[in-house]
Amino acid sequence: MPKLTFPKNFIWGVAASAYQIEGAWNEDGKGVSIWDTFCHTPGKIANGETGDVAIDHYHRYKEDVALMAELGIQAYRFSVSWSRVMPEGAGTVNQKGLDFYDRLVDELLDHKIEPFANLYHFDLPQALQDRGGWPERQTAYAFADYARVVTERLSDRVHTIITHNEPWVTAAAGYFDGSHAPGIKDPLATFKAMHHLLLSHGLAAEAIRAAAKKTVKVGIVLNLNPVHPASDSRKDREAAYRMDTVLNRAMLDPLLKGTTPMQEFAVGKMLTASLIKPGDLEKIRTLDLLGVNYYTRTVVKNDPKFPVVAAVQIHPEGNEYSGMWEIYPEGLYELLMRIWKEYLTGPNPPFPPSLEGKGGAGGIGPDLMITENGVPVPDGLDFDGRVRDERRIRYLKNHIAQVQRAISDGVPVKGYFHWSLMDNFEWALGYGQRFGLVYVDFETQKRTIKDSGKWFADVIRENGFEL
Ligand code: GCO
Repeated sequence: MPKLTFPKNFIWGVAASAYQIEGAWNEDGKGVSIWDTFCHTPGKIANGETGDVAIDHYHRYKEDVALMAELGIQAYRFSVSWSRVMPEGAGTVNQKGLDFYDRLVDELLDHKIEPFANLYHFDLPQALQDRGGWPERQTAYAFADYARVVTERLSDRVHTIITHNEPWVTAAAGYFDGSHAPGIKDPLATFKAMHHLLLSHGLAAEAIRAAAKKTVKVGIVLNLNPVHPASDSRKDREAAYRMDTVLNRAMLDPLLKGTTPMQEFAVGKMLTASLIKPGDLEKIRTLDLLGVNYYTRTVVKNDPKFPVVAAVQIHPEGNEYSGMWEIYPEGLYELLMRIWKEYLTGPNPPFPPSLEGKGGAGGIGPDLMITENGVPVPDGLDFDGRVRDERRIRYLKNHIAQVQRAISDGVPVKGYFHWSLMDNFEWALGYGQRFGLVYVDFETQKRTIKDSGKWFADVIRENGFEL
């Protein structure tokens, strides 16, 4: 059996997000976020479930960090809850909220686990939503101020600060199809949100670098899917192009090329002049770390009925699926090669160096990492208390092998973070989808390491695995 190995300093991590694991939704002065509001609105979440308690990580973080240490995890990407730190989104800072992340960071460092702090993972303070949320430019400035506050507290110990997790999902699920908080369905608002999320990245990057006590890498995490046409017909190929533009290029072009493909859409064209102010695109193009979240590909066919993209997703017959998506490991290789060739090398103008040498990229473009990859498996405890999640192990082998293939072909991928450490609250799907390497009994909060967790621990120890 061939053995796959990884570069010497390759980082093996896990990821999670505040609302999905913390619970303690109204403790120690935390304000209300749009996810609190959304979950407390009947009919929004499967089975009426909420993240009020989630997996109680707020109180059990020591046990959870110990679990990471037991698995040999080298880095942990967590998100900071904005409304815990600034209950109204702006103005007053809640020291008790910051104290929690302080304790978490110390606990991680005590266990030699590198903290990657993520400032935003879908949970806008409700007070800012009440003033319009991401479609309002003001929200981007509020975000930069929040970034400053967190940086002042954590940057003596945290060396990577990620502004946004999946800003595309924040905009599309929050303001286009309404499946996520705040549950709005408005294409114009979606385009506005997308631009302000990107702008907020640029403003926050500036604020972080100005406030950082030591060198901090500023990152962003994007959900990216290769888009394939359902057939070879010209119409389907054009549909795939449009979907790729909205799904991938809408984020990659501004962040890495300093351009926007927005005018390619009627609603974007209508907006661009008033929305994108002079200087915005220069501000957005600043990055020391590009994180890629990969789960699946998107196959589309032409469909004029569908707003904006005139394309609809289809699910090809005969392929393998999970509880949420098609399983398509080759897509990860395809994606990494594309980012490398189209965005990080090639004819692009040189990447602007980070301010005053703070930040890692120094003009040669950002580091590249897989910041999420994983699969929901309907697993449970067997008679002997073990969780035999063979399917997840297979998924991981096949996907991590594609990362290795990209590395062999010259793409300098620096790390792989599995989603997620533990089973948790899967947004609108509630507790119905389990993504963890660690099984959580949602009644008792008991944690049990799954077979996949043991497998991943071996991979980390060996810095590779047998296919
Ligand atoms: C993200 C993701 C996670 C999900 C995971 C599985 O934005 O990072 O949405 O929060 O839980 O992708 O769907």
